[in-house]
Amino acid sequence: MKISSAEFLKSAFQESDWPVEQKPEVAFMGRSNVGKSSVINSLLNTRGLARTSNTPGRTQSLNFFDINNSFRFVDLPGFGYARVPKSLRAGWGEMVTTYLAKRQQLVLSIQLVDSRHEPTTLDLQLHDWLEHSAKPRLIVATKSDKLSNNDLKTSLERARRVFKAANVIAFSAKSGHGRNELWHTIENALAGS
Ligand SMILES: Nc1nc2c(ncn2[C@@H]2O[C@H](COP(=O)(O)OP(=O)(O)OP(=O)(O)O)[C@@H](O)[C@H]2O)c(=O)[nH]1
Ligand SMILES: [Mg+2]
Repeated sequence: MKISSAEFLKSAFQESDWPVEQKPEVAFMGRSNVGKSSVINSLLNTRGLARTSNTPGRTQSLNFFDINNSFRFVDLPGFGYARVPKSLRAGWGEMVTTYLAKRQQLVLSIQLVDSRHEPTTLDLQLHDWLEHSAKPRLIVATKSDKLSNNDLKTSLERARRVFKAANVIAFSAKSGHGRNELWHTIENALAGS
């Protein structure tokens, strides 16, 4: 994908804030700190477009990015961070599930899981939820640079088994590993939209 433009469009806290114009959207989701914003920045060759931080739970809204004036990335808030107040945690579920259930132009849901860790109950719940929504989805195992080749292989096998996924893409925002493969899948989803 040639990126001619990539810009932050808006943060949305409720449905009425979602961009109105009909453009296909690719959404990135997963638990706090898994690397959602980093994956987006890596794909777009930018550093600070999607805000990353060492403080989990930083992204609390749906963040829309316009790419090439033709499609959007959506950075969803991370889940499962205990220090986020209860009211916000409830809000997370509602905000994200409303978006996933209602958004007609969502062409691909990318679920990120940390390649270093066993999938959590929340990872599995999100996966089940996406499975029931019956829309195109993909599992990406993040921070692959933190594992040896052997451990990464084991981790990918586990993810394929646990999520019953034919394909799991390993990704590193640090090294760019998996970047071309992920773009390829995104391009296919956009082409089919
Ligand atoms: N080594 C390594 N570190 C990474 C990678 N991706 C993200 N990180 C680090 O992990 C931390 C969290 O990354 P973010 O991209 O902010 O994670 P997030 O999922 O957007 O987090 P929230 O918005 O809080 O839900 C940051 O310190 C990143 O630098 C990666 O591929 N390799
Ligand atoms: Mg983030």
